Amino acid sequence: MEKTEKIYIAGHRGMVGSAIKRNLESKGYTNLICLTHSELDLTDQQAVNEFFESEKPEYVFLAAAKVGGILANSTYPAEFIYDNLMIEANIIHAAHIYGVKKLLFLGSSCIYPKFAPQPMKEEYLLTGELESTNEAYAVAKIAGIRLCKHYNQQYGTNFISVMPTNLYGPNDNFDLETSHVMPALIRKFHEAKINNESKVTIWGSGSPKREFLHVDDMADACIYLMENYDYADIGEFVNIGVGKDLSIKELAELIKDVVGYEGDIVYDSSKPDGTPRKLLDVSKLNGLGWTSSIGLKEGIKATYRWYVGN
Ligand code: GFB
Repeated sequence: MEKTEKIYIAGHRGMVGSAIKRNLESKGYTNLICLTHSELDLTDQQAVNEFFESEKPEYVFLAAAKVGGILANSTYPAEFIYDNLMIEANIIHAAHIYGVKKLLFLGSSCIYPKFAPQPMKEEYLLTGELESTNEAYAVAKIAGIRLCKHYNQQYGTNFISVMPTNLYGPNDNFDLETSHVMPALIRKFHEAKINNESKVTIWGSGSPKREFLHVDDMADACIYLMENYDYADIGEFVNIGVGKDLSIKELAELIKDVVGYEGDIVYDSSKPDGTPRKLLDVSKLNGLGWTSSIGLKEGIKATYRWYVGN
């Protein structure tokens, strides 16, 4: 990727796309194309084709997606599967038709079977039943990986895929109904602190384990792979994570400490736990020469500062 080549970031206003944009700009990439949803509806095939035909991007970061936490995924499964399938299919197909040199597709660690052995290696894909709370999203993301693979196989394209673990950081969604656990807990503890509330309610049992990667690390890994590796080197996809997890209970204690809240934590067992554990095996990524650098507590502190400031 040359600094002046044309790079399209799909989803540049989202948490991941905005982090990729910041990172590319800081590295001196000058020819970035970013369009808002009202300028280009990525579920509209004709509009996507017209955009690729007129702009002819040379590189594509496919970070546009309909995303959400456990409740949003289980409440709106039709939207999660339809929007994500359409966005991926339209962009990947147009990237092939209009000769994109390399594309990076972002998947998710929920593509793995619910009871996959831990930590989860890339080869565990499609070896068992998916977790029901996010099956629609997972099926769409699996389709995206296979779109890239089969276009590479049939057309000789260079479309690579990455599977990030649970991400957090600036520009995350902090809505309590639709967000992921990290932004939800930052907001809950902050509001409980400023309103002097005696308790904060955590969904589920607190026992599920999750791995968290700061989005600036995620962006750094994506750009590192785009700059240095092709599909022929990476294969079908590579996990992106830190290789360490913790329970939701431990996460809640950590966020409570960072925010400086002194009340109690209670658990609402009427809310779903989701998959019991979701830890990525990152040895393939480490072998490609990349490791995460932002520690969890440091990342939470930075995200909390961002939340309070925004
Ligand atoms: O982050 P999260 O919504 O999604 O929830 P998943 C992780 C865990 O945190 C679950 C618990 O066990 C939740 O019950 N939790 C506790 C909370 N309190 C809260 C809260 O206030 N809000 C939320 N949201 N959770 C998602 C998938 O799964 O992970 C997506 O639904 C995607 O498809 C994403 O793959 C990375 O980690 O369970």
